[in-house]
Amino acid sequence: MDSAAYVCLGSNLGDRELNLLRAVAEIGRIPGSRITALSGFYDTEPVGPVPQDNFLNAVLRLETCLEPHHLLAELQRIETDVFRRVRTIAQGPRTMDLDILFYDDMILEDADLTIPHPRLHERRFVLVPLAEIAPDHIHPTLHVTVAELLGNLPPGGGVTKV
Ligand code: PH2
Ligand code: MG
Ligand code: MG
Repeated sequence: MDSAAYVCLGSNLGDRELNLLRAVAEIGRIPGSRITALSGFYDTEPVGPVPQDNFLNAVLRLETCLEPHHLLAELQRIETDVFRRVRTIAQGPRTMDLDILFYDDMILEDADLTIPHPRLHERRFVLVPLAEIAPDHIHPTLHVTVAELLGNLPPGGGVTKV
């Protein structure tokens, strides 16, 4: 049986909307996989230590027969080959960032891949689009739903649907 993976897309370099649309199309071509839900696109203030331009973020659900590391390799291939992403500053500006948020209810802590994504529960730019398509998904280590995680965030803005 296929698994359900949730992937966050983010771009803050170049034509952000075109980049997200291109990424959705490329992800849809990953072998053994199909997109079964896509959130709206959100203009989001940058989070983290690096001052940079606003991001455009979205989340999609991918039904896939690929194991998590194989899926990660496909996503990194899209970042590198399609978007010519160059890894310079950590958490800095990028044409495309594709992060696995959940993979079924799997818990994984490998050197190159942590599932669930270690910071998803504190990031409004992830939780708002994720709650649009998976409000009832239960976080496998925090044991609360995505909607509850979003409701528990300190009040703040910086995430606007476009
Ligand atoms: N990604 C980061 C760092 N900060 N901020 C927003 N709003 N959206 C992102 O996708 C994002 C970020 C590093 O992956
Ligand atoms: Mg990221
Ligand atoms: Mg990433």
